[in-house]
Amino acid sequence: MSVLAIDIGAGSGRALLAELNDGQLQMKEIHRFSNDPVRVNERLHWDILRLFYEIKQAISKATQSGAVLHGVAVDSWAVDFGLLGKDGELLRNPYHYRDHFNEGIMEKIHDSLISKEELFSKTGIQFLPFNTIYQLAALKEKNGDLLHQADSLLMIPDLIRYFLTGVKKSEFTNATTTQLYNPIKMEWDNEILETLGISKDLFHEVVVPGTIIGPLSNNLCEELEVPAIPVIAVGEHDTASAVAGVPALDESFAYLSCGTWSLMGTEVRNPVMNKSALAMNFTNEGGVEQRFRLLKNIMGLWILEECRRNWGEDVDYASLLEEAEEAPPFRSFIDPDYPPFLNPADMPRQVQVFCEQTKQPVPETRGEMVRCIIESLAMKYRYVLERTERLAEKEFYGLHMVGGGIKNQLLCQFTSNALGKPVWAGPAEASAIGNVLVQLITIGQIEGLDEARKIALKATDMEYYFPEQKDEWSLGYEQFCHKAMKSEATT
Ligand code: LRH
Repeated sequence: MSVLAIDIGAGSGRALLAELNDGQLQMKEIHRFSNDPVRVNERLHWDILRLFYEIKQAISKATQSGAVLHGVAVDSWAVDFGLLGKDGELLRNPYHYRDHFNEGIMEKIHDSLISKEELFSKTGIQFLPFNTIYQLAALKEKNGDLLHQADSLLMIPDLIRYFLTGVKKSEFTNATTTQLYNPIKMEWDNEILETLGISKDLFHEVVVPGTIIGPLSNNLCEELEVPAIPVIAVGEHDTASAVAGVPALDESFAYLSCGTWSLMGTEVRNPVMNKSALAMNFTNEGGVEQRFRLLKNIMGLWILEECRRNWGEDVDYASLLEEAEEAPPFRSFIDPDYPPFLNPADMPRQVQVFCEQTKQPVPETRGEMVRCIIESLAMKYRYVLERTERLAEKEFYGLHMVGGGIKNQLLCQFTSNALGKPVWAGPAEASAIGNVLVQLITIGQIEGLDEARKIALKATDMEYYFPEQKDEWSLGYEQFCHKAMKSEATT
C-alpha cells in the first residue's frame, strides 16, 4: 500500500513515494520541482497554478511507476491563503508572507482593535507580523472589495486539496497558525473575526490530521488517467509534519526544525497560554493527534541563504562554511530575530548595520559574515531552548534537529557547543516523512504517532554531535546576550 507525500518548501517541492514493508519505511523521491514566488510590480505572489501542475506531474509519475496509491497529501508553510469567489474560482494569486503588504498592520491592530493579551488568551499564537490575521487586516484596509467578493478562505494546502478534490475543508494544524482559531474551544474564534470585521462565512469546517477528504475529482482522474486516489489531510503545516517526523522515543523531547526557518520547541498535550509564554512570544500551534507544538520561530538559515543569493548563486555552501571555519570566533553577534532581517533588500549590509548599531566589529569578509550568522543562530537556539525548558518545566537532555538545515554540519556542531548538550541530527526530509507517516496511520498501516516515530527512527541515518569547547562557548553566550539581545526590538 503506497502513499504519495508532497512537501512544498521555500525553494523547492518534492514528492516522496512511500510504503511500509515489515515495519520498514521505504521511500523514494519521484519528483522534485522549484518553487519560485513571482514578483509582479510591488507584490510577491505564490505561483500556485505552476505548483498544481507539478503536483499533477508527481501523481502521474507515481502511478506510472506501477504504485497503487492509497493516499496523497500535501504540506507547505503556514499563514498564507487563497480566496475563492462564489463560483469557486481563485480570486487572485495568493500573496507570499514575506511581501511588504502587511507592514505596520500588527501594531495598528493592537493599538486600536484588540490587545495582544486578549488575542493570545484566545489563540495562544505568537505575534509574527505576517500571520494570516494581519494579512487579512491589511487586505481589508487596502483592498476591501476583494475581501467582499470572497466566498471562501483556504490555506495553501487546503486550496491545493480543493483543486484535487473539489472539497473545501480547513486542516487543524494550519488553521491554528492563522491566529484566528481558538484551541480551547477548538473552533474558529468568531469574536476575533467580528472585532476585525471579517466575515466568519469565509471559513470552513476544520478537520484533524488523518482525515480522508475524498477521492481525486473525476476530471483529474480522466486527465491524468489515474484511479480515484484518496486525498488525505495530514499535518498540512510543514512544521507540524516535521515534528510528527521527529524520530524521538521519549514522550517529551526538544526539537529544532531547521530550514529556511528554525522552529524550536517541544510537544505538549495542552496549549501553554500563560503570561510567561506571552512575554517570551512563544506559540502553541496545533499538532498531529491534537497535540500542540509549544515553540518559537527563529529567523533561521534564511539570513545565510539571502547573503548567498546576494553574493551570487555560484558561491557554493561548502566553501562558505570553510571560510567561516577559518574566521575568528565570537567576534560579533546578531539577533537573528531582529525584525529588519525578515526581508531586507541587502542582507549582508543588514548584518553589518546590526553590528554597527550595537558597536561590535563589523564583519567584512564572507567568512566573517557567515561565522557571525552561524554562531549567532547557535546562540539563539540556546536562548530559546532555555526558555522552552522554563515553559515546559522540564530539562531536556539533548536536542533533535531535523530538516534540510542539518546538512550544515558546522551549524549542528555549533548548536551542540552552544547548548552544551548532544544534538541528534536527522532526518533531513522530516516534513515529507511526517506527511507519509500520518497517511500510513490514516490508512491503518501504523497504530499512531508514537509508533510512527519509532518507524521514523529505524529509517533515519542519524548523525550525532557532542559539545566541544564548553567553557569558550559559555563565555561566548554571555557576550551574545550582552551584545545582540539588548535591543528593544529583540524577542
Ligand atoms: C516553516 C513555516 C513556519 C511558519 C513560516 C511561515 O516553513 O511554516 O512554521 O511560521 O513557515
